[in-house]
Amino acid sequence: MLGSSAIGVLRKTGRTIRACAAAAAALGVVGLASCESVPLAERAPLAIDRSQLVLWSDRPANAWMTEAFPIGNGPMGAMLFGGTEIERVQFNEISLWSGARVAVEGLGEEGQDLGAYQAFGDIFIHLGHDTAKLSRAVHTVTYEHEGVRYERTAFASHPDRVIVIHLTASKPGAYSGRIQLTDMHDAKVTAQGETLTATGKLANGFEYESQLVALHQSGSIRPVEDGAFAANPWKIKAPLAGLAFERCDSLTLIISAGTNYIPDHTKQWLGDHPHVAVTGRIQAARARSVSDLRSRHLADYHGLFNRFSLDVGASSSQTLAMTTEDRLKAYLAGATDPSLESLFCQFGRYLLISCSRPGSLPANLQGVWNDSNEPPWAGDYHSNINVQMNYWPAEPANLADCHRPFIDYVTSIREVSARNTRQKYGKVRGWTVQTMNNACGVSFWKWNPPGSAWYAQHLWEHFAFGRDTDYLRRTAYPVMKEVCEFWEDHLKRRPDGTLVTPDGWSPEHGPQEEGVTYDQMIVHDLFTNTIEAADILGEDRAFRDRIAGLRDKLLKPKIGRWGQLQEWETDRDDPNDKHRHVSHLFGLHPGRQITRATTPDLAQAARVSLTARGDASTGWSKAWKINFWARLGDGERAHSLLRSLLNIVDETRTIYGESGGGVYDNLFVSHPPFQIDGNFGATAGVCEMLVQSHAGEIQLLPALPKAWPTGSVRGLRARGGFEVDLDWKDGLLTRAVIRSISGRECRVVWADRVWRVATTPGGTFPLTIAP
Ligand code: FUC
Repeated sequence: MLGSSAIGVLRKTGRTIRACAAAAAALGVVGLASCESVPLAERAPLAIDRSQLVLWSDRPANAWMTEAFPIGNGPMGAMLFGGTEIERVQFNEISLWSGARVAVEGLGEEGQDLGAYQAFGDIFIHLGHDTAKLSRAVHTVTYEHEGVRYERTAFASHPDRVIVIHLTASKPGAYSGRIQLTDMHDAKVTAQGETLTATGKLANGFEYESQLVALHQSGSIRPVEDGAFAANPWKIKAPLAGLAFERCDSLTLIISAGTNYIPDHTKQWLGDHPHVAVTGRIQAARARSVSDLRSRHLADYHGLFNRFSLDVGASSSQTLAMTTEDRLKAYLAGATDPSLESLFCQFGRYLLISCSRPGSLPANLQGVWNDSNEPPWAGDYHSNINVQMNYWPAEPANLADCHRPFIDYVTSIREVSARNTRQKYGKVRGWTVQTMNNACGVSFWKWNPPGSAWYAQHLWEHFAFGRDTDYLRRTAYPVMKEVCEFWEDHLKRRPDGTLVTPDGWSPEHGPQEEGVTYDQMIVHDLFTNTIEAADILGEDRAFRDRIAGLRDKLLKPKIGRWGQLQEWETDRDDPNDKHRHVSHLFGLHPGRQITRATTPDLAQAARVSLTARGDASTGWSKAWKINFWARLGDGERAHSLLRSLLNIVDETRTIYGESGGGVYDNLFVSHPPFQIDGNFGATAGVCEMLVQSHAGEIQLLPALPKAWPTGSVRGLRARGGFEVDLDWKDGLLTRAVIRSISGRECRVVWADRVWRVATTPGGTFPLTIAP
């Protein structure tokens, strides 16, 4: 079992405190408060309990994309390198966007200035410790240098909205060096007292600021402006201003950053200068002790992370003794490593908690992490699969709160998108989007007519899992309804009454024409969800019936000449087509138009299409295929796709096609390059293998692979307002508990067993498994 019980063993047996620190820092399983009180010198040498949820390495990172480790608190993210000569901490804030804030009327598909998600800056801590003996777990770095043991921990706190880096050593006065704060847009950096500040303004009017305060025990810190320590291995220009520290026992760096972005188009997305807010956060955080900051962070983090645990089998002690990189290499060579698979699933949850919290923008193509002002595909909100895939795990993996930034983003762009949509499609109600989108709803490149309907699916799913009728009425339904209105106005009626989506495009290949399966299926899904929503709310009868009438007339999915599910109305699918997008299977996943029980022929056709498409592709494409095979009930294929995604790669150039997407040493999914949707899609895929709830019932272990004969899951959410705990042994269910949030009745299915469970809100309902 993952989670607190395993860590509890670690504590009881007195294995190293630092092991506890590393594990907790990695994926936050246990509080660190107790670790704080133990003097460093009394601690045992680093011996990470590697059965825990830890990413670790025995050398510093050289490369940002493939080797550095991420932390984040929602709006802010950072990548930690773990250097001893120089520590580099590259940081971001999710609202720093270049490009237009307001679309210019009359421009074509590629006319707008989309801009790009920007890198914020770096912190360099020059330490001058030249050592190779290092252990680096996410957040924790330990090493020895000239007989002194050094330790560095870092965390990004959501409650305090700061990043904290804490450096301690086994000998007093061991820290002397230099701290630099750099800015990726040449802002002026100033040093005053113990504080570094970078304040700047982008050409589009976005103002931003980052601040770093360095607190110290003993020794001294003073501002300097001398250009010393100008060099670093990444050739990043360091400002003249810095903080010089000498003979300190310990250091605590507190970092905060922000912009004047606000999610309000009526104010052109511009709010107050961030100086006051950033200063306030720094001041509030510096008034607390590190252990207080850390326990507040962990209480918040555990509140989310510990809602879900997963055990799909233990890995061998030899495997567990390896660094993450070596483990991945052994796995690629064929080793079995079930705890690496559960770690990968949980890592997706860790990333979502770290980059998507209520109150800030949603996760973009790289979550929040980005070291470039020209990231691949602008680090945008890509509407034809990618931003949606980011949010697939949010509901089932029990992180519904982390879904909120996406829902709020969709809400924030409605009006500007409606204006843009009318320019394109004339007098229509509702709205939709193009493929590439920035933080301000400025859209770019190909129109993606069903994009808004796919977004609306997320607003519905948040309700379907949580059953908050008030949210459905106020937030989700108005969006679903106006997107339906777009299709009411935009669908084309053929002489025989069939309704087709005009001028569509199956992303990102084939002709532009009407009746494309991708469009038809997403509109079908939108109408289905909206009809259910109206029924639940008991409102809007006439509208609901009209939409139901339209849905009945939609062009239906077709089976083609080689038994495949047709991607287009014309039977032109090429059995040798290996394209990464598998958009015509939307109805299988994430939609529910195709299920094994209700549409077995279409499910079989989907299987034929999927088999022809093959497995080798980009990272996110493999992740989607895990979900498809899980929905088809094929645990072996789902697991082999998971294995093929967990394939260690080092390619960082952009490659499409059969490039062999995989993971880097740091478990970031590689498209290539790094693109975070694959991480999130894989987490969702593992959930789909264990529990499905899209077809009006809760299916237990619908796609359990032989590789996971014995295991357990806790806190997996199901539609209808339920949480599911399962244990299985030798492939057979041994324990199942339904926890009811909604108090509704549910039908539960495992193999040929069926249970009808009448529940009460807050109640726990164990199923009787014995026949
Ligand atoms: C879509 C995909 C690409 C890439 C990009 C961000 O356009 O076709 O593979 O993932 O989004």
